[in-house]
Formats: sequence, structure tokens, C-alpha cells
Amino acid sequence: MGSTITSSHEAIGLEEKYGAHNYHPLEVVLNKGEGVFLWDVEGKRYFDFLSAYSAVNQGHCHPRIINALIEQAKELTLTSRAFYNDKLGIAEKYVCETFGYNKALFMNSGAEANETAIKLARKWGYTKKGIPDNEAVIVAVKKNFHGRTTSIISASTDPSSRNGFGPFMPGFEIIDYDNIEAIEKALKNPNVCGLWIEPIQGEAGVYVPKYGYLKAAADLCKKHNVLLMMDEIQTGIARTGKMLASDHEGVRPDLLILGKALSGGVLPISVVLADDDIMLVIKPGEHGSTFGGNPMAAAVVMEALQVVKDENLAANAEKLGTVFRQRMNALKVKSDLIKLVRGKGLLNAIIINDSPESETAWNLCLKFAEHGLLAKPTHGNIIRLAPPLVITEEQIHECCDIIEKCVLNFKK
Ligand code: IF1
Repeated sequence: MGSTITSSHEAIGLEEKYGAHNYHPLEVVLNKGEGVFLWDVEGKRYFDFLSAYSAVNQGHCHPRIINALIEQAKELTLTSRAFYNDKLGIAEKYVCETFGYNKALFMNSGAEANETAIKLARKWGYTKKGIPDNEAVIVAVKKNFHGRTTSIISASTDPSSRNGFGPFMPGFEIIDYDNIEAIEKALKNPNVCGLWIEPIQGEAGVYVPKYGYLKAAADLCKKHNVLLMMDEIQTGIARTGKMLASDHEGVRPDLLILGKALSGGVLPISVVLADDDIMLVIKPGEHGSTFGGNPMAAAVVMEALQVVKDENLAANAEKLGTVFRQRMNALKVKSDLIKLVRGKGLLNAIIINDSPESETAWNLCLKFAEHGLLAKPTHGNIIRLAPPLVITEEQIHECCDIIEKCVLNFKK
């Protein structure tokens, strides 16, 4: 067994020396998580206001989910899809009934689920819409985030996601987000097979589109025979106060893309949900993955979603998100450091009144950490604030007190 870490400094040094430098983490070294709390190796406790980018909606190490993992791990972890196993079919049925679709295709990472959606939309375009071979176009939006693979970043408008990684995958058209006319114009192209959006743009800084945008997008997709590919990897699983952010407008995507909190943060699990006329365009042997739909993932996903239902996490996110934004907007009045508060449910962000290039948001997050709350800026001057959905009203107020104290005493 490897040696144990005895100090944060030691852990950071090891990662500096032996790990790729593809992240710039806040300098906290965590070794325990439970519910809304994380602890560092020095024993300091923090409120987690990132939730692993909304993968830990059910709270860290939820006992029911951990138990589901342990019990299955004792029996059977992986068969590959070369054979059947006794858990995948039950899990597929469970998620199809939970979200109201005919079929599920399980993968592992969110990026893999988006890649799967791209392949489904294209193949549907060729075989069902009659788009000429290799001419399918997927319409994506500016400031999207769908993952880090080379096809996905081919549709990205973020230089840090794209630069240096070309040549890029063709077949993407980029339009403005939150602009219905832009969708109408783009979908007139008969070679468009899919419209690929997030219902709220997480990485772009929790950008919530105008009410009605999702419904208009869905209506335009129907009008132009285009698949609505909804990436709910960060917004789904109760995060925004409904099971899906699409539910706020009664929109049913043609391709529903989920990940992260599907497992409550204990395993990488993602899934694409669709009806038969779309899902069955992929034939045996045309798509898959070694771990996709493994028995552990199957056991975990059912328990993780059942916890969301049993603990009414969507209703809690709705209620406490309102409380949180009220507190943040009250703070905004008292401090010129906060320019804007925005979000839905417990996916929120404060926009700091300084340039995106400034260190202000970063330094404010360092102050939060000193006072026992972990958060991290998304781009520049935007701080995403997204605790696990099991947080209580008392804890929300305690965290708002921490944020308020840091903001009001902050010196640039
Ligand atoms: C990183 C961002 C958030 C996602 C949406 C697909 C994926 C993600 C809406 C891909 C993943 C993560 C990835 C992680 C940081 C984080 C992130 F900053 F990258 F953009 F949350 F906003 N669709 N988001 O949010 O899922 O392949 O990672 O399982 O890459 O730094 P994945």
C-alpha cells in the first residue's frame, strides 16, 4: 500500500512533481467528505460550495449510495457488454421510467455521453432525416461547455478549451445562446440534425437564459425536424429545483444527456436517454465502452436517484435556492463587491465587481476557505456557489453569514 499523506504541503508537492499540471486547484488537501462537509488533512472542516461541479448533489459519501456500491462490489464489478449481467436491465428500466424515455445508453464520463449524443444525432440525421452522408450539422451555442474531448472542443468558443488542440472536428455551427432568432435561422439549414444546448450554462458562469428560451428551442426543433440535445450533466438531478432544468419550462429533450450526480459522486456514470426511433439507429457493435453500464454503476445509479426522490432534494434545492439568492441580493445592496447574483435552485453564482482578469474572485475564495467554505471562480470574476442539495436552511444561513463576513471585510 502507498504511504499516507501527513500534511497538505506534502500532498501538493507530490502532485506538483508527479502529476500533470492541467489544473490550478485551491491549496486545500481534502481527505474526508460527509454530507455538505469536507475536511482537510489538518482536520479543518469546510462547507462544500462546489459539490464537485454538481456531482455530489446527494452529499458526500451518502451511506445508502456507498452501501449500494459496497454490496455490488462484493458480487460482480464488471462483465463488459460482451455478456449480459443481472443489474443493467433493471437500471435501464429504472432510469427510463424516472425520466420518461424508451431507451438508455450508459457511458462513464459526461464527455462520453455528449459524444454518444453527437453520434446518435448524426446517424439519425442520415438514416431518418435523409441528410447526405457526412454533411450533418449540429448547432451549438457560444460559451458552451460539454466536456474536453477533441470533438466536443471543436464546438467550443473558449480559447482555453480549444487553443493548441486542432485540427477540429467539422460539422458544428455556433450561434448565440439565449437567442431564439439565431436558432430559427440556423435550423432552416436542412442538414442540421441537432441543437445542442445546456438549459443553464454552468461553466459560462451560471448563465440562466430568458424564460421561454428552452420551450422556443424545443418548438423550433420540432418545426424543423431537428433533435434537441439537452446537456443536463450539471443542471440535472434536482440541482436547479426540479429533477431536470428542462422541467422548469415543460420541455422534453429528444436526447437527454446526464452524468455527475447520477452516481452521487461515487463513480463516473453518464447516460443518454432517447426514444426508440432515435436510439435504435445505433446497431450492435457500432458504439460502446468497456465500463459503460457496469453492474456497480447499475446498482449505484438506482440508489443515487432513489435518494434524490426519497429526500425530496429538488424541493429542497428550490426552497433553499430562493433563500440563498435573497441573502446574496441583500448582501449586494450592502457591498459594491457584488455586481450580480444569478441562478436557479442551488446552482448559483455571484459576479464580482472587478475585471475577469483580476485576482479578486480568486482571493475572495481564499477568504471563504479561511472561514470554512470552499468555492472556486468559474471564469475570472464569477464565483459559482453550489452546495450539496442535502444542505439545511440553518446551514444555508450559516454559509451566507460566512460569505457576508468575507465580502464586507474584503480588501482588494
Ligand atoms: C473540468 C467545467 C463545470 C459539464 C457539462 C459536460 C461535462 C461537464 C454541462 C463533461 C463537466 C466539469 C468538468 C471539469 C470542471 C467542470 C466544469 F469547468 F469544466 F466546465 F462544471 F462547469 N457537460 N464539467 O459541466 O463531463 O466529462 O467532466 O464528466 O473538465 O475541468 P465530464
